[in-house]
Amino acid sequence: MTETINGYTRRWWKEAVVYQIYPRSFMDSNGDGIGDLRGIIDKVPHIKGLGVDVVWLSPHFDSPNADNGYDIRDYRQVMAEFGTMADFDELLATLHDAGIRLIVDLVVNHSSDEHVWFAESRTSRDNPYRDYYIWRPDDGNGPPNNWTSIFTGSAWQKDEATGDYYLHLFATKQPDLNWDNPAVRGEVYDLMRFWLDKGVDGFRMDVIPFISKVPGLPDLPEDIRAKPQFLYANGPRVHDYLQEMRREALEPYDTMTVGEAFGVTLAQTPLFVDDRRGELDMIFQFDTVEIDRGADGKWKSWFLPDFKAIFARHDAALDTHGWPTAFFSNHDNPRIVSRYGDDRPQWREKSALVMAALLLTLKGTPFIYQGDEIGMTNYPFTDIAQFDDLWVKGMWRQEVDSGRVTPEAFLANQNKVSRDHSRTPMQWSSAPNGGFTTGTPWLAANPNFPEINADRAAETNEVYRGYAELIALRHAYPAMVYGDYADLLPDHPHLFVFTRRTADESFMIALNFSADAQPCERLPDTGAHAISWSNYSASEAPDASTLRGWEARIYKL
Ligand code: TEU
Ligand code: CA
Repeated sequence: MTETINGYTRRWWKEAVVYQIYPRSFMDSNGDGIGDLRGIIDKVPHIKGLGVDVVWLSPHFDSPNADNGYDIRDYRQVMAEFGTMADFDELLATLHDAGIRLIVDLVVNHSSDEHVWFAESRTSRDNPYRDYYIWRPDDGNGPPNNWTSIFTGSAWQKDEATGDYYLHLFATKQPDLNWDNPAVRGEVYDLMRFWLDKGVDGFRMDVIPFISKVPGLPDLPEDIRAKPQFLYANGPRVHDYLQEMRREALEPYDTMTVGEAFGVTLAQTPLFVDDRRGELDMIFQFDTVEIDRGADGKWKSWFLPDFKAIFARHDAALDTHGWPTAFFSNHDNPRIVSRYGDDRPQWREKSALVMAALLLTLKGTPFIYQGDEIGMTNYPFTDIAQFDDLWVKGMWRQEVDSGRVTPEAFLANQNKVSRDHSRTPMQWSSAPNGGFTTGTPWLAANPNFPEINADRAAETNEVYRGYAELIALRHAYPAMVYGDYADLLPDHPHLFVFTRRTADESFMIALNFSADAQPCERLPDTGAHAISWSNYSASEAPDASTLRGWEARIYKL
């Protein structure tokens, strides 16, 4: 194995493809309507069949589920609804036997308010756990500053026992931990070692740039009140803490780490991922998933040249010491096909594969979210009662109950942006509830499960097979991983055509982001250059100068 390719040091996590599981919605094995670890074990063949290398498991820890597990009550226990520690150990062993690594979610900017640390902390000002969280006295003038929770409302909650306020940048049931307290950092490194000693292969780190707070907690300036993450992130000690974390917890193990970089600008990215700094391996940047959001956070239409510009910008922001990620969805975002593709029946499979071809040929470790590999779409919400997400409910109170937004306008926006689109149950078959559960699912299945499900994907639907083929192609050619990226048509409104090249290999990826045929002068002569992959069948002869509706082609030059 050569040490470097195209200037990059080879690492397994740069060459890996990751599959994200949201356990609550993946597979229910016991009919209680909630996905569980045994359900995942039963579906390992589905994951293995894709050819992915790593599974990222969203939180599986003991939690009262104010935010579906992103509020942890005990970092060393498995959520009872998901199973037991024995189930976890079996899942880990089953994945490892299948040649798949497992990373787990590290949610340590905040804990649950039901964590024993917080239960102690709130009891009195001199409790030994008081400084595990961020408390400020009530001076009689309301909350200590104007900070707002990401989930709406003040970021401060006045607490009965002492009359002081505690800080929660997310829900009131998610108090922020005080990372400036070395005891808190020691606890975190300890719990990380607990899971690493079990054999997990790394962590996805929830809102990790928020762990160091800006000194003095100054008010949010007017111009970023709609995007407070740019004040909450990047406190002065965040890099010290991440370097310490690597030394204290990660160094002895062969891990991969990916930080959710909410509030991190492109210019700040190298500070987190430059491999000479000893912090994180990778981060998730939010530009792609914010392409359709206005300054007020609401949905807006988007244009392909702006979307393409993101990848060129990202490529320029990192040198060979930093490694990017690629992702278009996760448990916080709507479905890929409905958002970037075309979810009308005649185009949804083709457009799902245009997005898959992009995801799996970009420079950067690709993350696939469960259900995208079978082309799942957004849920047709018609009523606030159909949602589960605490964020949607908080917004409804803030916007609709106050009379500022009509219910119709609210629902129209949520049908574009809601986090619940991606949290509906995985669609396995045409059985009731898409085969996810024999009971009543915690969140209703998308009514289109008879047409879109994994069984059909295995027989007729091309999406799952296409993902598997694209992953195999990425694994076969180093240029797909390490090759230089160049956009050939940055201004074209419908076509995305780019190359990936090393000294030895070159590929051209040609994607049509529209339902109409698009002439394209840049396509190579197929006599000389093979089409390595396409989302149109070989019998439908390709035109050398035109891409058909939602066509994707990969040429080996
Ligand atoms: O998300 C961070 C976060 O702020 C997102 O909710 C963000 O606002 C949204 O994706 C914008 O599109 C992480 C988790 O991924 C999320 O599920 C949790 O709710 C949140 O942290 C709190 O732990
Ligand atoms: Ca269950």
